[in-house]
Amino acid sequence: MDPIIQEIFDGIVSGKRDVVIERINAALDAKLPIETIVNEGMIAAMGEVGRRFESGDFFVPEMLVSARAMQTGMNVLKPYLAESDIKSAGKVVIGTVKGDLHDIGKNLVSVMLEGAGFQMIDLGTDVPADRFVEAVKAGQPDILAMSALLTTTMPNMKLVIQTLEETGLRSQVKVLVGGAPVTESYAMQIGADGYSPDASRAVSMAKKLVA
Ligand code: B1M
Repeated sequence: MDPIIQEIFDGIVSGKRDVVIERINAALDAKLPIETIVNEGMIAAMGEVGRRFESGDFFVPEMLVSARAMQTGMNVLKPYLAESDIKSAGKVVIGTVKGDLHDIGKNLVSVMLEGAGFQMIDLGTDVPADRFVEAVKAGQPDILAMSALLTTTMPNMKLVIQTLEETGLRSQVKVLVGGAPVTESYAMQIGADGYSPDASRAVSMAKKLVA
């Protein structure tokens, strides 16, 4: 691994925001590919944080400082992830489902979709079904995108789809789901239109859904 990528990885794991900003800028200056910075430096670091949490070496406060360092790094990269001169590819309402506060993956998906020309309406985290439905009614998006990181909150995606059906809005919007515990078969089982395991494939799936 390139030493700069290793330093970004270590900076995120140890939650050192200044190091993360400085090393990401160094990686950009060194013309390292953005995908390498994001995938090998940043997302891989959050995987390590998860492993340390599972093994009892990290607790919630450590996860939180790592998450903040990750968000800080993503803010540095945001302008580089966004391609310029792209016409609106469609409108997307995005959020993390009720009971779930994880937003790093959702934010990454949002930034990548924005970069691909989608107009984003981000409802944040812990979003109840009726708020998703209100946003569909008010915003008339092409896609409703939901993220869940906990096995206990995944069923809330199904609840949102059921609520869309009950309010007669289901046929107006495509539903895209994702998040670490979500699988393609789960997505199909709950009646979603699309699933993606990661942010870059979320872009290709979103384009497919609006085509
Ligand atoms: Co949480 N947490 N956490 N946590 N946390 C996990 C998810 C966990 C797997 C850790 C573990 O045990 N190994 C575990 C879940 C276990 C389970 O459900 N089976 C867990 C737990 C248990 C908890 C708490 C319950 C801990 C506690 O309090 N005892 C608690 C729950 C709080 C709540 O939500 N109600 C909790 C809290 C937190 C923090 C607040 C401390 C923090 C979140 C901060 C934040 O997001 N602002 C946190 C973190 C950081 C993690 C880990 C370490 C990292 C998550 C992350 O950001 N990954 C995580 C362990 C892990 O994932 N290895 C863990 C990086 C991110 C880029 O990946 O989000 O998967 P991810 O997104 C990917 C794809 O999934 C996909 O694209 C992204 C980019 O490629 N994707 C989509 C995501 N959304 C998508 C939507 C799409 C398409 C693709 O379409 C719409």
